[in-house]
Amino acid sequence: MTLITQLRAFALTLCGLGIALGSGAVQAQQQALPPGYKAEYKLSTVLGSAFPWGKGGDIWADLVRERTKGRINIKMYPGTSLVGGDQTREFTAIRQGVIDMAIGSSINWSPQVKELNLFSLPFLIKDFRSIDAITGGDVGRDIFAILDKAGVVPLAWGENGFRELSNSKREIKTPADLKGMKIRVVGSPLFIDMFTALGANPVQMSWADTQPALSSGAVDGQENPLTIFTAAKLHTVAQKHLTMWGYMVDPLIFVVNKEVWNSWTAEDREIVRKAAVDAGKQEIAIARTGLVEPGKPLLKTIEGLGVTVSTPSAADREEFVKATRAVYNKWKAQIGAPLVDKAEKTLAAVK
Ligand code: X2X
Repeated sequence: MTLITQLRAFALTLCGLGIALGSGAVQAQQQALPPGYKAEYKLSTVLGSAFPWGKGGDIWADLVRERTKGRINIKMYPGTSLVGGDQTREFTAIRQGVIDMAIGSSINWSPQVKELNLFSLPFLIKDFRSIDAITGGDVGRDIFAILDKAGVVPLAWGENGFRELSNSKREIKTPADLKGMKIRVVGSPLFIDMFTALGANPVQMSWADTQPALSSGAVDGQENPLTIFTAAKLHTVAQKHLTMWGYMVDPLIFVVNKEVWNSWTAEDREIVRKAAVDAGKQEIAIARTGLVEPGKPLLKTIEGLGVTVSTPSAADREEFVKATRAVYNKWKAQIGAPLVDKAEKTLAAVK
């Protein structure tokens, strides 16, 4: 072999080695996930990125991806699509591992976790300071302990928002105005009780079915936070009247399936928990935008869409409270009086 041939062979060997090393590095990168980690974690939400709820999901996923350097890769599935859009089946699916993680509404999970009905008690939690005192205090910790026992890992609070009443028919100021009106409600028995007590005709359906039902006139009205009213453009499906009655607020809860949680390193669990807390705070701020600034600019925006916005007087609001008192008492017993007593005490201390 001449020197040149020898050198060429040597160079080729080096080159081959380089290629081998190169592809090895790519493989190593693809296999960099710690043992037991999945390539993708499925995050369930009802609403997507156009809504504060879905924005919260995006924020959580981004923070986790960044802070774990891609070890934990979350993909959001809005529309509760992992359970065929059936919101009330979401909690069971998380527990069973069909869903890895979720940001869910207290209402949608209340059929499985009865204590979550606390947030739906009519006219219990009346403003943002009150909901913050509940979620940020003893009651919030109790609820997390209950969720943990129910088989999921709760990490942080978010917010869907105060659910205000809209309809296509007339201005609603007192329960008498609601009489006989067909109102879409979520899949929770408490809502059927509440709207029946108010003289309305409640119809249970998922969020996915709601807009078509409003559009066709199959139902006259619905109740949801105002950020949903605007992002879903409910004024275009005949919702011309809005009543700011502040009768309940549904918080969102960030959770992870237990098996998934246990498959992560302690370091990664802490990252996911902290990211949920950070995302929850940001999501709550987004959900309250336009409602906490002086003059509540979101109401002006909605009026600008041709919607009548009415706020019942204190006396009229009291009519709603009275009409739903029996429902409150019935559900207080179902939730467990000690927990509701604790919440009532907490709220009485809120200035
Ligand atoms: O279905 C609703 O009304 C919604 C989107 O607010 C919930 O998931 C509770």
